[in-house]
Amino acid sequence: MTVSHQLLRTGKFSQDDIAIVDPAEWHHYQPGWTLVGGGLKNKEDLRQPLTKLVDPKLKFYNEQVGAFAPEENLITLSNGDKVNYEQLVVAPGINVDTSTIKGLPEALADPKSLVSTIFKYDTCDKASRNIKDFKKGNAIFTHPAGAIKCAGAPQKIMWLASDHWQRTGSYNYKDPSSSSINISFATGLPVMFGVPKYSATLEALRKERGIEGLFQHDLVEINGDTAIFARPDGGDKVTKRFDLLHAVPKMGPYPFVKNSALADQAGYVDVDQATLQHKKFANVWSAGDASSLPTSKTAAAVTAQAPVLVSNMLRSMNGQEVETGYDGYTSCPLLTEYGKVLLAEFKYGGVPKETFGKLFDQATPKRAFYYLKKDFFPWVYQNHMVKGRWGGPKGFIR
Ligand code: UQ1
Repeated sequence: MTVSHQLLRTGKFSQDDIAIVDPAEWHHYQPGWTLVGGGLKNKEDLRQPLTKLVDPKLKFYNEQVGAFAPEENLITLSNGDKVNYEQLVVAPGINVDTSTIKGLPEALADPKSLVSTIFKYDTCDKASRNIKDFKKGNAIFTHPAGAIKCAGAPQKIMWLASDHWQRTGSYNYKDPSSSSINISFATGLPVMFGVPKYSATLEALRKERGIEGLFQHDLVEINGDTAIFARPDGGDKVTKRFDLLHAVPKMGPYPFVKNSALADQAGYVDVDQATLQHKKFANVWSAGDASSLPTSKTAAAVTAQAPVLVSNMLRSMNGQEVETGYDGYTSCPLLTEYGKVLLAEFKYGGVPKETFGKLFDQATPKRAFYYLKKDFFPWVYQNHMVKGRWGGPKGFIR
């Protein structure tokens, strides 16, 4: 959405020169689903009909892509129609596949179960109800091994839940063993977060709140009230009994991307990490979660990727050399409690690149960042980013 509208806004394209192919009925502001899980937003307020957002100057195919044929410069839609192109941008996102965890689809669908996930529209509000209703027992929050979008979200919902239970008296940070609730964070990773600077703060917070850290624990199965974890470091499977479970499914490229000539070994669109141009097909580009860009998959990353992609596509169409404009910028506004956010911002290599770093230590959770996350980002995304008018840390773009 942001790339197509940025292209349109250059004024270099006429009616129907640019087409969007997207099967969705709704365009969701997914970063807001954490806020829904925390009881701070209604999920209906975070989506808009896609037809309403697509500029009338764009041709809109409300269809799924069937297959890519980059040698012939065409795509086939799932209805069989063929669409030719001169330039192609591949940005369908990443597949959040609940069936990657055995028993998860059934547990999510059961309205009485205390199993939920904020990674799906259908269950992000169930997460909020489960957290509110929960008064005693074992609460487990999981984070899978492997690439996911918004790598902070699996713990954001835990920080909010622990804060809620602390405020309502079911949990006591100072003396967790006397609390009626036990909290565990079971992550497929060896650390709390991939960037050492922020991981240190989050690890200290975990200990301060008396939350058990189960590292290298990758949820693979739910069986009744038992969660079964594989050990990426090679150990035997571990089983844990739970009363409340917040599960995060594994994610991966959609099959129509993975099984195409555009994919790299891992199944993502194989683009240069600085120019966003495809490594083999010079008229193919990618941004966002479907791309091979080795950075954390977030909407904030797209704010920095889109202008580079747009500029390089125009340069390429004019016969100019493409420029190495993207440095891996991404961000994760990590809710650590009601009223505070740690604003992680970094580039390739996990090197911090902080917008407000001169003013604040961004590893310290702040109230101002909470309002950015809760009010400003949802507003600016839904009103400006989808229209190609928001450049993230660079502010509004013309
Ligand atoms: C951002 O632009 C954005 O998009 C609307 C987010 O939403 C998901 C973000 O989380 C962040 C961090 C940005 C970056 C913008 C600034 C001002 C740091």
